[in-house]
Amino acid sequence: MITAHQLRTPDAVADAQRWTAHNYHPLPVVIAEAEGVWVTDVDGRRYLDCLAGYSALNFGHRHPRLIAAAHAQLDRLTLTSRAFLHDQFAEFCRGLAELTGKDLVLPMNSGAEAVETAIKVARKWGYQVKGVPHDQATIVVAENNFHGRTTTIISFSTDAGARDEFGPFAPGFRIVPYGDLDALAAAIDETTVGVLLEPIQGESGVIVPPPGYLRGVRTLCTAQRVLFLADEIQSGLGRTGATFACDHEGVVPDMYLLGKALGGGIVPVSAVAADRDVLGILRPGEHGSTFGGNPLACAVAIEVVELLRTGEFQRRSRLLGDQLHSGLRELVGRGLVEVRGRGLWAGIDIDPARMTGREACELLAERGVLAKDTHGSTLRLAPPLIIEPEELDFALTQLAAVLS
Ligand code: IF1
Repeated sequence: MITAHQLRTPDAVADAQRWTAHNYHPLPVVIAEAEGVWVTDVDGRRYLDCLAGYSALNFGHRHPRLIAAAHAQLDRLTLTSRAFLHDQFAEFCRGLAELTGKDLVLPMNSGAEAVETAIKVARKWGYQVKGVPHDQATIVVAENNFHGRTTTIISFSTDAGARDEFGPFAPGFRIVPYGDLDALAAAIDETTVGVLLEPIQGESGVIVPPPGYLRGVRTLCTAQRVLFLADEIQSGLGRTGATFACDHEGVVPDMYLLGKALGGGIVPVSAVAADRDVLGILRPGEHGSTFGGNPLACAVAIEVVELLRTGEFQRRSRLLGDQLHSGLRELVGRGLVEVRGRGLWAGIDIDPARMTGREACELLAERGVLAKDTHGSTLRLAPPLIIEPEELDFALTQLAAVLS
């Protein structure tokens, strides 16, 4: 006999399957509500969320201060377009500029839009300031990068699944091995306007570059008058135990690309932050978006910046990240082959002889833990930064059980 509850998940899965394009293969978990690090599915089952919206939920589900900011703004003003100003706009831009230590901020919506903005600004800066011949600008990127899904961005992807059959592709990008400073130096010439990198590569499995790599990139970019464009969309805003992943090496990029957690897990908010000599090259009408910097987005993001100002979340990520990584290291040789990452962010390679990443995620879900595989047998773990030590222990216990 099928009870009303049992009917719910399969029905919801079937409905989604029927009415949407199959551009994802989600786990059969139909979430109905969430708070903090816990989500509840339509059948009342609870799960500890160790994906956190791919690091868009750094402050947990429905953080009270972020929800309150959204509610207050919903009752006042939600959209003006950039044709006009609104009373949250300057406060957001100033707050993020101060957090990044930059002069100016350009707000957008998705991470990909922030990356596209960075590419356009770097090219225009190259033509106007560096004197690169028009339409000859090149930008150096890393193998196994992930910067979004637009046709320009996948033009420089090395992931066949993200790129194949979406051509023709945009020119002007050079691809070098991640972590290899000699290859990077060899790829820079008089046409190069930017180096676009994730300070830690997310999708490719939370790949931390060799110590000194980011400092080397900074030195090279300064010497060659090339903009260091740091994609901190996933690695930033507390995830790695610092405000930005670049902070761990004391590196300041020419441009921060931000997104995901900037919207507090409530609204899509992204932005680029850079000094006036870079972002100041844009003139009215040259770039924008309908929703970029809208009042609701700014109201939430102002509160996100406030949450990050004290350093509490960065400290939590560092301390609990130590607990996460020491717990994971104990599983190496007991089902795990390798563990990588920093702060509350880990990429774990499961012994492929035991199971695939997908199978591991399905078994974890049965035990009340949500995670997502990237490729093959690699899982990324990125719980909200508000997770408690005992909740982290619960997740590690379930992982150990799945691997045993
Ligand atoms: C999907 C991946 C993660 C990002 C970095 C820019 C963007 C992303 C470093 C673009 C977005 C998301 C996209 C989402 C799944 C997720 C993802 F698996 F795709 F690669 F996190 F690792 N830079 N990453 O990680 O931001 O436009 O999505 O707001 O497309 O499946 P976006």
